[in-house]
Amino acid sequence: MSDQYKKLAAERAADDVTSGMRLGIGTGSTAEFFVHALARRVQDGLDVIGVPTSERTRELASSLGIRLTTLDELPELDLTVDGADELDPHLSLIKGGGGALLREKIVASASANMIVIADGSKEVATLGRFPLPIEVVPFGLEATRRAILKVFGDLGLPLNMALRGGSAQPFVTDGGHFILDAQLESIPEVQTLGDRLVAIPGVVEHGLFIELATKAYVAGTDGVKTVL
Ligand code: ABF
Repeated sequence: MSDQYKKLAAERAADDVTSGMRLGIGTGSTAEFFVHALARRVQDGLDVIGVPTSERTRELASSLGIRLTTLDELPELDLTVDGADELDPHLSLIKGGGGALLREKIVASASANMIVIADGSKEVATLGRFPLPIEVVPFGLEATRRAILKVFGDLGLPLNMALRGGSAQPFVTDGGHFILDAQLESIPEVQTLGDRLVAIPGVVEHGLFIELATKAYVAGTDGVKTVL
Protein backbone atom coordinates (compact mmCIF):
# COMPACT_ATOMS: atom_id res chain seq x y z
CA MET A 1 0.00 0.00 0.00
CA SER A 2 2.70 2.50 0.96
CA ASP A 3 4.43 1.82 -2.38
CA GLN A 4 1.31 2.98 -4.15
CA TYR A 5 1.32 6.23 -2.12
CA LYS A 6 5.05 6.77 -2.65
CA LYS A 7 4.44 6.45 -6.37
CA LEU A 8 1.55 8.93 -6.29
CA ALA A 9 3.60 11.55 -4.44
CA ALA A 10 6.55 10.96 -6.77
CA GLU A 11 4.43 11.34 -9.90
CA ARG A 12 2.97 14.61 -8.60
CA ALA A 13 6.49 15.97 -8.09
CA ALA A 14 7.50 14.87 -11.58
CA ASP A 15 4.59 16.96 -12.91
CA ASP A 16 6.22 20.06 -11.35
CA VAL A 17 9.37 19.64 -13.44
CA THR A 18 9.66 21.86 -16.50
CA SER A 19 12.09 21.86 -19.41
CA GLY A 20 15.39 23.58 -18.72
CA MET A 21 15.40 22.71 -15.02
CA ARG A 22 18.59 21.71 -13.24
CA LEU A 23 17.47 18.99 -10.86
CA GLY A 24 18.78 17.37 -7.71
CA ILE A 25 17.63 13.77 -7.71
CA GLY A 26 17.15 12.04 -4.36
CA THR A 27 17.76 8.57 -3.00
CA GLY A 28 15.48 5.87 -1.59
CA SER A 29 12.45 3.93 -2.75
CA THR A 30 10.20 7.02 -3.07
CA ALA A 31 12.87 8.88 -5.01
CA GLU A 32 13.18 5.84 -7.29
CA PHE A 33 9.51 6.21 -8.22
CA PHE A 34 10.34 9.83 -9.04
CA VAL A 35 13.25 8.77 -11.26
CA HIS A 36 10.95 6.44 -13.19
CA ALA A 37 8.27 9.13 -13.57
CA LEU A 38 10.88 11.67 -14.65
CA ALA A 39 12.35 9.23 -17.17
CA ARG A 40 8.91 8.78 -18.76
CA ARG A 41 8.63 12.56 -19.14
CA VAL A 42 12.15 12.74 -20.59
CA GLN A 43 11.18 10.11 -23.17
CA ASP A 44 8.27 12.41 -24.08
CA GLY A 45 10.68 15.30 -24.74
CA LEU A 46 11.24 16.98 -21.35
CA ASP A 47 14.74 18.47 -21.37
CA VAL A 48 16.36 18.44 -17.93
CA ILE A 49 19.73 17.73 -16.41
CA GLY A 50 20.13 16.04 -13.04
CA VAL A 51 22.60 15.72 -10.21
CA PRO A 52 22.09 12.43 -8.34
CA THR A 53 22.49 12.24 -4.55
CA SER A 54 23.95 8.72 -4.53
CA GLU A 55 25.74 6.20 -6.69
CA ARG A 56 22.56 4.12 -6.56
CA THR A 57 20.47 6.94 -8.00
CA ARG A 58 23.15 7.71 -10.58
CA GLU A 59 23.01 4.15 -11.91
CA LEU A 60 19.20 4.04 -12.06
CA ALA A 61 18.74 7.48 -13.62
CA SER A 62 21.45 6.94 -16.18
CA SER A 63 20.09 3.51 -17.13
CA LEU A 64 16.71 5.18 -17.79
CA GLY A 65 18.21 7.82 -20.09
CA ILE A 66 18.15 10.87 -17.79
CA ARG A 67 20.98 13.28 -18.59
CA LEU A 68 23.26 13.59 -15.55
CA THR A 69 26.14 15.70 -14.38
CA THR A 70 27.92 16.45 -11.11
CA LEU A 71 27.43 19.24 -8.62
CA ASP A 72 30.91 20.48 -9.50
CA GLU A 73 29.79 20.98 -13.10
CA LEU A 74 26.44 22.43 -12.03
CA PRO A 75 26.75 23.97 -8.57
CA GLU A 76 23.38 25.77 -8.61
CA LEU A 77 20.18 23.79 -9.02
CA ASP A 78 16.56 24.82 -9.51
CA LEU A 79 14.83 21.98 -7.73
CA THR A 80 15.68 18.89 -5.71
CA VAL A 81 13.12 16.12 -5.28
CA ASP A 82 13.84 13.64 -2.52
CA GLY A 83 12.19 11.34 0.00
CA ALA A 84 12.41 11.58 3.78
CA ASP A 85 12.17 9.34 6.80
CA GLU A 86 10.03 11.84 8.73
CA LEU A 87 8.56 15.27 8.12
CA ASP A 88 6.88 17.64 10.55
CA PRO A 89 4.31 20.38 9.85
CA HIS A 90 7.10 22.99 9.45
CA LEU A 91 8.75 20.85 6.74
CA SER A 92 11.66 19.96 8.99
CA LEU A 93 12.87 16.48 8.09
CA ILE A 94 14.78 13.48 9.30
CA LYS A 95 16.68 11.94 6.43
CA GLY A 96 19.51 9.46 6.12
CA GLY A 97 17.82 6.12 6.74
CA GLY A 98 19.19 5.15 3.33
CA GLY A 99 22.68 6.38 4.25
CA ALA A 100 22.95 9.18 1.66
CA LEU A 101 22.26 12.13 3.96
CA LEU A 102 25.51 14.03 3.32
CA ARG A 103 25.17 14.19 -0.45
CA GLU A 104 21.42 14.73 -0.06
CA LYS A 105 22.02 17.73 2.18
CA ILE A 106 24.73 19.21 -0.05
CA VAL A 107 22.50 18.87 -3.11
CA ALA A 108 19.39 20.21 -1.31
CA SER A 109 21.40 23.20 -0.03
CA ALA A 110 22.53 23.98 -3.58
CA SER A 111 18.90 24.02 -4.80
CA ALA A 112 16.55 26.97 -4.91
CA ASN A 113 13.65 24.67 -4.01
CA MET A 114 13.23 21.23 -2.53
CA ILE A 115 10.15 19.05 -2.83
CA VAL A 116 9.80 16.19 -0.35
CA ILE A 117 7.83 13.19 -1.53
CA ALA A 118 6.40 10.77 1.02
CA ASP A 119 3.58 8.48 1.96
CA GLY A 120 1.46 9.52 4.95
CA SER A 121 3.30 7.25 7.41
CA LYS A 122 6.25 9.66 7.34
CA GLU A 123 4.25 12.58 8.77
CA VAL A 124 4.75 13.32 12.49
CA ALA A 125 3.87 16.20 14.82
CA THR A 126 7.39 16.21 16.28
CA LEU A 127 10.48 14.64 14.72
CA GLY A 128 12.34 11.85 16.52
CA ARG A 129 10.43 8.61 16.32
CA PHE A 130 12.69 7.62 13.41
CA PRO A 131 16.29 7.16 14.62
CA LEU A 132 18.36 10.23 13.76
CA PRO A 133 21.32 9.33 11.52
CA ILE A 134 24.57 11.11 12.34
CA GLU A 135 27.41 10.72 9.83
CA VAL A 136 30.81 10.59 11.51
CA VAL A 137 34.46 10.24 10.56
CA PRO A 138 35.82 6.75 11.40
CA PHE A 139 38.91 8.28 13.06
CA GLY A 140 38.24 8.84 16.75
CA LEU A 141 34.83 7.18 16.62
CA GLU A 142 34.60 6.57 20.36
CA ALA A 143 35.53 10.15 21.26
CA THR A 144 32.96 11.46 18.79
CA ARG A 145 30.33 9.06 20.13
CA ARG A 146 30.92 10.34 23.67
CA ALA A 147 30.74 13.99 22.54
CA ILE A 148 27.40 13.29 20.87
CA LEU A 149 26.04 11.56 23.97
CA LYS A 150 27.13 14.58 26.03
CA VAL A 151 24.99 16.80 23.78
CA PHE A 152 22.02 14.46 24.21
CA GLY A 153 22.51 14.54 27.99
CA ASP A 154 22.68 18.36 28.00
CA LEU A 155 19.43 18.54 26.05
CA GLY A 156 17.62 15.91 28.16
CA LEU A 157 17.44 13.44 25.25
CA PRO A 158 17.78 9.64 25.58
CA LEU A 159 21.34 8.28 25.44
CA ASN A 160 20.52 5.61 22.93
CA MET A 161 22.72 5.33 19.86
CA ALA A 162 24.08 2.49 17.72
CA LEU A 163 26.71 2.19 14.99
CA ARG A 164 24.90 1.27 11.78
CA GLY A 165 25.90 -2.21 10.65
CA GLY A 166 27.54 -3.02 14.00
CA SER A 167 31.19 -2.66 15.04
CA ALA A 168 32.33 -5.83 13.22
CA GLN A 169 31.14 -4.58 9.84
CA PRO A 170 30.02 -0.95 9.99
CA PHE A 171 27.98 0.52 7.17
CA VAL A 172 30.20 2.85 5.09
CA THR A 173 28.69 5.84 3.32
CA ASP A 174 29.46 7.04 -0.22
CA GLY A 175 31.84 9.51 1.46
CA GLY A 176 33.70 6.77 3.39
CA HIS A 177 32.16 7.65 6.77
CA PHE A 178 30.19 5.73 9.42
CA ILE A 179 26.67 6.39 10.63
CA LEU A 180 25.46 6.48 14.23
CA ASP A 181 21.68 6.09 14.59
CA ALA A 182 20.24 7.84 17.65
CA GLN A 183 16.86 6.77 19.01
CA LEU A 184 15.67 10.07 20.48
CA GLU A 185 11.87 9.49 20.54
CA SER A 186 11.04 13.20 20.31
CA ILE A 187 13.20 16.19 19.35
CA PRO A 188 11.51 19.38 20.60
CA GLU A 189 14.41 21.71 19.63
CA VAL A 190 15.58 20.59 16.19
CA GLN A 191 17.68 23.68 15.47
CA THR A 192 19.51 23.56 18.81
CA LEU A 193 20.27 19.87 18.43
CA GLY A 194 21.46 20.34 14.83
CA ASP A 195 23.73 23.25 15.79
CA ARG A 196 25.25 21.33 18.72
CA LEU A 197 25.91 18.23 16.59
CA VAL A 198 27.69 19.99 13.72
CA ALA A 199 29.93 21.76 16.25
CA ILE A 200 31.52 18.38 17.15
CA PRO A 201 34.67 17.96 14.99
CA GLY A 202 34.13 14.25 14.20
CA VAL A 203 30.55 14.82 13.06
CA VAL A 204 30.35 15.28 9.31
CA GLU A 205 26.58 15.90 9.13
CA HIS A 206 23.31 14.87 10.72
CA GLY A 207 19.97 13.89 9.26
CA LEU A 208 18.00 16.92 10.45
CA PHE A 209 17.05 18.97 7.38
CA ILE A 210 15.81 22.33 8.63
CA GLU A 211 14.50 25.07 6.33
CA LEU A 212 15.59 23.19 3.23
CA ALA A 213 12.30 21.73 2.02
CA THR A 214 9.99 24.26 0.38
CA LYS A 215 7.09 21.91 -0.35
CA ALA A 216 6.02 18.34 0.35
CA TYR A 217 3.66 16.01 -1.47
CA VAL A 218 2.29 13.49 1.01
CA ALA A 219 0.09 10.73 -0.36
CA GLY A 220 -2.47 8.65 1.52
CA THR A 221 -6.03 7.37 1.34
CA ASP A 222 -7.31 10.89 0.61
CA GLY A 223 -4.96 11.38 -2.34
CA VAL A 224 -1.95 13.69 -2.51
CA LYS A 225 -1.77 16.51 0.01
CA THR A 226 0.50 19.53 -0.51
CA VAL A 227 2.36 20.83 2.56
CA LEU A 228 3.86 24.32 2.23
C1 ABF B 1 16.21 9.10 1.27
O1 ABF B 1 15.69 7.83 1.32
C2 ABF B 1 16.65 9.30 2.62
O2 ABF B 1 17.05 10.50 3.09
C3 ABF B 1 15.66 8.65 3.46
O3 ABF B 1 16.43 8.11 4.45
C4 ABF B 1 15.13 7.60 2.57
C5 ABF B 1 13.65 7.48 2.45
O4 ABF B 1 13.49 6.25 1.87
P1 ABF B 1 12.17 5.69 1.28
O5 ABF B 1 11.72 6.64 0.25
O6 ABF B 1 12.62 4.37 0.75
O7 ABF B 1 11.24 5.55 2.44
O8 ABF B 1 15.28 10.00 0.84
